[in-house]
Amino acid sequence: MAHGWKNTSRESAITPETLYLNRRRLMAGGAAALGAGLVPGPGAAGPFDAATDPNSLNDITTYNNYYEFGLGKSDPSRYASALTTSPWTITVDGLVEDPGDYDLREILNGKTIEDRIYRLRCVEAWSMVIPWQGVELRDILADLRPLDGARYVHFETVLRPDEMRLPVGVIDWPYVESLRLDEARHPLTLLATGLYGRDLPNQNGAPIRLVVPWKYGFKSIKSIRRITFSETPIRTSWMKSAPNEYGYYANVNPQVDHPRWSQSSERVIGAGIFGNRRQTEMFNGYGDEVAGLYAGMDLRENF
Ligand SMILES: Nc1nc2c(c(=O)[nH]1)N[C@H]1C(S)=C(S)[C@@H](COP(=O)(O)O)O[C@H]1N2
Ligand SMILES: [Mo]
Repeated sequence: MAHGWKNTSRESAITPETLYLNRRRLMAGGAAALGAGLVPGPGAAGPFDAATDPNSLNDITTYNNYYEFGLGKSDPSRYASALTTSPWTITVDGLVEDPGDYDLREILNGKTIEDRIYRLRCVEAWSMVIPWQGVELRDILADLRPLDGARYVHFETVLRPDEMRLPVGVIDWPYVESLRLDEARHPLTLLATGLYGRDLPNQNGAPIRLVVPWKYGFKSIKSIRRITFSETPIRTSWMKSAPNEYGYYANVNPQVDHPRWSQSSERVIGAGIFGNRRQTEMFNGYGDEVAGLYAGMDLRENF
């Protein structure tokens, strides 16, 4: 599938998600017929595909957290269109072979854009299933060549006072996040450039955002403008904002409640007027793939 990094999508506005899913089903069927060990289609469980059908494009693009554009769930879909996403430069610095400013096109040049259907579990105890397109972060990191001493990678969201609302009092702007380098290199960790076969909508973090499906949604930082390699972790935005509520790892864990609410179950967005709850799974259901990253660690202590 042709996929541009900037807003060049030509897909029909008429039930685009249905077209997208039908195409994927055909592709998955074709792959199975050829006996290729490829990603299973929607509805089939697999590490790269959440076990249920994706949420609608409307759910995914109108119920958002992007606090730079306001704290309400519908604020990002109203205000994030003001963000200029092209051209886009990412500053790479810290413990890295070739620090500097890179054009996003340069960074993505020659990279395989993959389909990944992941469940996004917000720390606020709701979830939705999103069909992303993007590149594995490890492919980008390999090109940037962190130095031997690097053990962590930090990310910063663009800060544009002219284009953002930047509400005062919750987050100390710019929004920052961080991963241990082995978490960053895990094949599930994605830099998303699109969803539903179209370029990433601004409210979802255009032109490029992190997706770490086994961690609470706030780790999946949007509109990345800086990548920094370091020997040490940082205090992330939510750790600074409420250190007793948010930890560095923030792995989805139904056994560790938020101080103000239970994390044992989650509200499924778009499940109809009766609503629908599902039991929250350890590591958001990705434990077979990622539990090894935390072998020997106390996940209550290291929340
Ligand atoms: N820069 C930035 N990134 C962010 C946020 C934010 O407010 N600012 N919110 C986070 C939270 S809490 C969640 S749940 C996800 C939501 O992603 P979505 O709106 O694409 O579903 O984005 C995360 N990334
Ligand atoms: Mo979230």
